[in-house]
Amino acid sequence: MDGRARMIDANANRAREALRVMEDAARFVLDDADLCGRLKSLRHELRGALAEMGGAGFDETALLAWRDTPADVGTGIGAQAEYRRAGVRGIVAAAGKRLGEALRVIEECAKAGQAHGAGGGAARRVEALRYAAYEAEKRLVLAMGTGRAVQWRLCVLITEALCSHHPWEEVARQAIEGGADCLQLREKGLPDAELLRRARRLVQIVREHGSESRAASAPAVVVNDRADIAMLSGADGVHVGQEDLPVEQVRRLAGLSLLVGASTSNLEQARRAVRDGADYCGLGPMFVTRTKDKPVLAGPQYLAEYLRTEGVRDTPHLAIGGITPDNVGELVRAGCRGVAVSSAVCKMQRPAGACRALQEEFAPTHKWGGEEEAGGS
Ligand code: TZP
Ligand code: MG
Repeated sequence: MDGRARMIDANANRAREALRVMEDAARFVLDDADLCGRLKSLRHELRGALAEMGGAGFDETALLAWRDTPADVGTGIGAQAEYRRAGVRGIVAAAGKRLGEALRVIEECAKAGQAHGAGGGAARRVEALRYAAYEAEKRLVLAMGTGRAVQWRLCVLITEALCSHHPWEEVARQAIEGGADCLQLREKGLPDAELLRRARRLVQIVREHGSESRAASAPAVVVNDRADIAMLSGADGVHVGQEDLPVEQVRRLAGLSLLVGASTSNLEQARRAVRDGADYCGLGPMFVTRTKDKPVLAGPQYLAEYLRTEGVRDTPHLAIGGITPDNVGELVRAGCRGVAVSSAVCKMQRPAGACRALQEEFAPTHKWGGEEEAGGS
């Protein structure tokens, strides 16, 4: 009896603590009221299940009375991994696992309690709680994305057909030189084998030139639409639209190996993308663009809405669609922290200068100096 009571007491504490960590992450990191509410109700349900176990002699006071922390032989045993967590993501992942383990121990102890006439209901109750906890863990951990997301300032979409003055490789090099934080390969019509070759080439260009450029670190490489090509080419991420593989499915394929970006045109799409674990949201189209077929204009008002909406506003964003050095200021004044452009760089005579011109609106002073881009698209 005493051993079982101590097991229940210790694991009830573990489960409560884990749930509290998860609840606070949902609340303070994700701003996710719904998930936060669910976790809170799991905590209450745990209290209810434990109360039911009181009938088998394990009421709260009895459990406390059995507690003997100074004599606990386990307090001195610790693994190094317990003292390291990979950011908030690691904290939450560890809490999720701890919760499942703790509930399983309580459940087993509740089963053992059945012989004393009560506890069968409690065991089933804890089992149901454990299943609910698995779902909550999944939602919470997926919603954290890779944990590697950074707010890029400038992403350049590379499309060969739009490169008017230079081969696409040269545009890519100049984009790196101009300080782009991310290059996205956006080719809609290439055969798969050629797309893969091109993605590998872009990854190679970034590796070679990124280290030589004046940017602090090499830009990320993202492949548009295709998680498979992104994974096989060694790219950092994939960018999916509303008609592509859903973010949740991409995570099944890629796990944490890829950053995932998602195009969104309204808050509902953005909320879903963030809930499913997108590392960043594309917001657009901001302005009229000829690069994309018949886009429904979301406009700067969508950017403003995104930036004031709890639950999405802290997820990195890239405004996109018809953005040029002439109109980027309007977005920056609305709070924009990053843009993605295609023709405003690909079509220019001096893509590096175009990149600098786009970024100048973000910072009042010249970051790199150098020549200015002359002329429009
Ligand atoms: N999504 C919304 S607009 C767009 C995409 C991929 C194209 C952006 O191209 P441009 O030339 O910068 O307007
Ligand atoms: Mg797409």
